Amino acid sequence: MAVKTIKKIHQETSQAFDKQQILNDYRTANESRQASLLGRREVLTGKGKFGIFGDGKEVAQLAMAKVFRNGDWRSGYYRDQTFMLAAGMMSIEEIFAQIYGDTDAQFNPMNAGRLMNNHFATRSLDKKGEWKNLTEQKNSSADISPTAGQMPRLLGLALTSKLFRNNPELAHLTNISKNGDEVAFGTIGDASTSEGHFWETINAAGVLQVPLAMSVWDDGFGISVPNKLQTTKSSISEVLKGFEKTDDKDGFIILKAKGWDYSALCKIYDEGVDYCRKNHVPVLFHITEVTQPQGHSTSGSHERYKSTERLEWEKEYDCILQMRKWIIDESIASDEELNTIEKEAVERVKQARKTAWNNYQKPLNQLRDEFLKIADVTTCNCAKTQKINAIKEDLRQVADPIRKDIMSAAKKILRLICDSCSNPENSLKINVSTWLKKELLVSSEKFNTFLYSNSEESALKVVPVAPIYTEDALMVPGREILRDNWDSQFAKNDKIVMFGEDVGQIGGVNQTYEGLQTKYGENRIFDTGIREATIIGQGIGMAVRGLRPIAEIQYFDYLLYGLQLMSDDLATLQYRTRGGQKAPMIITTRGHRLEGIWHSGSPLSMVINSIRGIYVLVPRDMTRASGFYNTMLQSDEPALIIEPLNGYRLRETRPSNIGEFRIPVGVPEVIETGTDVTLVTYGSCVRIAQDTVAQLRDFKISVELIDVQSLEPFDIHYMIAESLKKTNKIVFFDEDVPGGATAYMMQKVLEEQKGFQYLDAEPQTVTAQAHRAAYGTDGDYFSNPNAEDVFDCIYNLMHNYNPVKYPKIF
Ligand SMILES: Cc1ncc(C[n+]2csc(CCOP(=O)(O)OP(=O)(O)O)c2C)c(N)n1
Ligand SMILES: [Mg+2]
Repeated sequence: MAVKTIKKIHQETSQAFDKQQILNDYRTANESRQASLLGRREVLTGKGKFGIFGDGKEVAQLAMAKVFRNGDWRSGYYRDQTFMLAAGMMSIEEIFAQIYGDTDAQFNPMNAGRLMNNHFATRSLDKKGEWKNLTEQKNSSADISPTAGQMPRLLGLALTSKLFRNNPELAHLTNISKNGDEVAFGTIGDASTSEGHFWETINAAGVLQVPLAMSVWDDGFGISVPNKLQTTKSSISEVLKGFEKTDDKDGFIILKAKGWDYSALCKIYDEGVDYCRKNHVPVLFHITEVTQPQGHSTSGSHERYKSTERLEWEKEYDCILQMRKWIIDESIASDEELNTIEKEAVERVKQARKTAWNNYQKPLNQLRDEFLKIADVTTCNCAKTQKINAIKEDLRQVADPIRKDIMSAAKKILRLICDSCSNPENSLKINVSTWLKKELLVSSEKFNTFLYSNSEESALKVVPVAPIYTEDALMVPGREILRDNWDSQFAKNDKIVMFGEDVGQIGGVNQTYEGLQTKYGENRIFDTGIREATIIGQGIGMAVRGLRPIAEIQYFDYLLYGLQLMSDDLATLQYRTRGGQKAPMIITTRGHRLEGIWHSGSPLSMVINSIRGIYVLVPRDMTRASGFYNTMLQSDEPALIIEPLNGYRLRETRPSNIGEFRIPVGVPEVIETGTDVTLVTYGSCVRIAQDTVAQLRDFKISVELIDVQSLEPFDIHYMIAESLKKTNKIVFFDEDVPGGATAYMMQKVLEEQKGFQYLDAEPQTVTAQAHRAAYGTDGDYFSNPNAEDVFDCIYNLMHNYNPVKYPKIF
């Protein structure tokens, strides 16, 4: 049925490319190939550190580029250089700028030297970090290296179009979509389809029926491992047959063509994408007989694992060679015309290489010259002058200096400059150190910026609004505060879309979204399959296009399924594009303390250490949780917000400004003031700590209890160090493993906030056991820290400090 439908559509839209178009394509293919050949040489001669290229995959990508329109999105991998060139999203100069790692975003706009070459991205944001009109440009979401990691995000890119098509209330957001007409194009290698992410995405796309066009570049290998060890029946299209659309059941359109067959490729892309765009049916293009003339990458050679026959076949079926034959056979152009194009391609690429190299190398040479001039020791005659001159000479001799060479020489020279070199007329030490400080700042700007948003919408710039409590304020279950807060946010902001397991129809496992689907409809709040990786990816893709997705992971313990994408994709997005893209999504989950190994988790160190770039907020109750949602929705940054899952039924005073109050990130709250010990904790542990504080009060120990609230960012005003100045003793308490988030907090307070100088006693941590929590109340009591454990820790600390006043209990 699928193929029949496609044939019918083809008759209506049949395209015939004119000679000029074909020859333009042939030129692009040749330029791309030359860039691969020359690019590899640049790496092998030391001008780049690593190289991976798109040779052998040129012709199919020409066909794909023909049907890629403004507003469309790509989520692909490192082989797509021809597509990027043919679609006009990248220049040949940029290919080389990426190989060199040029940090100038003017020359290397995709990643400004932060990623290996051939990791593509377009810029969605202007210089101020604000959204451009994404329907007026062709878009590529930012590549990552983990194979198939681009798939979950692809789902969200496609689903956004679907929501726009289905929800007329979004029609005014014309910078994001026009009637949902945009197709999300995915690319993946044959071997990477072995990854779970691929299957999860395919299944979800089939269920959701989204405009997703997936291309598999099948070159028979994943580095050295052949198809037969990767894929059942050695054919991805064959095993996917069960997903195929039939007369009465939704599914995928599956189309196949050979990677060297230009006319067949143009035909299937034209028909397939047109059908996908019009009908929102996902399409899979299985592109077979693709080659890899230079092997996988600059590390290693394919002669080691490909047979002689395979290598011979790859030569004969090189897609550009076959395209050439076809042009001649079809009498489209003559041998001479093609020879000319080929020669011009060689020259064009050589020129592009030269330009890119000059762009990259000139400022570095200038920087070296500038430094050598500043470090002028000719006026000095001290014993170390010789050593200084030797370092300078070495630096002068470096053929193509990089910043490391220059900075390293500057630091070594600065150590050697003596006072006699730095007489009043020639303050060499000051000059060199001033220069060094300035250039270290420049380096930091080049390599260490944009982990978080620099825009006016940075979460740190959101103005806080306190919850207001009227005299007649009611005490209500915490879940009602969340529900009403969401209601208010949904009403105010139609970019908000929420999804997860059991989120839609039943309103969440804890009824925190009760009634919202009925009120706002299935396009705003909906159920998903049990598929945490693509729940996260779906959110990333939607946020990259400018929506405000709230992705729910049902329990914190199951975040691990999606953590890889949070870490590799979401957390690195602003950084790896140097502020070119952002994904302001919120991941909401519930954690801390329930039952047994997989429902009790509080593995905060697993999170905070793997997702820097995403805020991590750990509210102690639902008012605080709501306040954090409101803050983050006002900002343009991603956050993980963990609700304390034993707090949904506990009553909280209902603020009168639901939906309006905003809790600042990075600001702890002092819950109890005290003078003897500072107790630092967060989330559900706050209530346990309050119990302990009351117990300790009976023993004349005064505790200052601080709720951190926000682990990332952490106490930006150094409030905890202030408390420590008063108490001189500190205990960090949570339910993570020993050495987990308590160690993180300790490092922040003792090292970053310089709290060590106020300590009169050993700093302490109270944590869970290293194993996960056992079942039942006793299992919990002996696995997780409890009020008695915290009591014992603080009491013993006081005993060691003053044994007479606090005699040993046991
Ligand atoms: C998760 C992950 N595992 C391993 C790698 C190392 N690696 C990079 S590319 C590659 C092979 C991919 O083969 P395929 O998907 O067929 O793409 P091709 O390079 O052949 O186009 C591997 C194993 C990686 N980048 N990510
Ligand atoms: Mg492959």
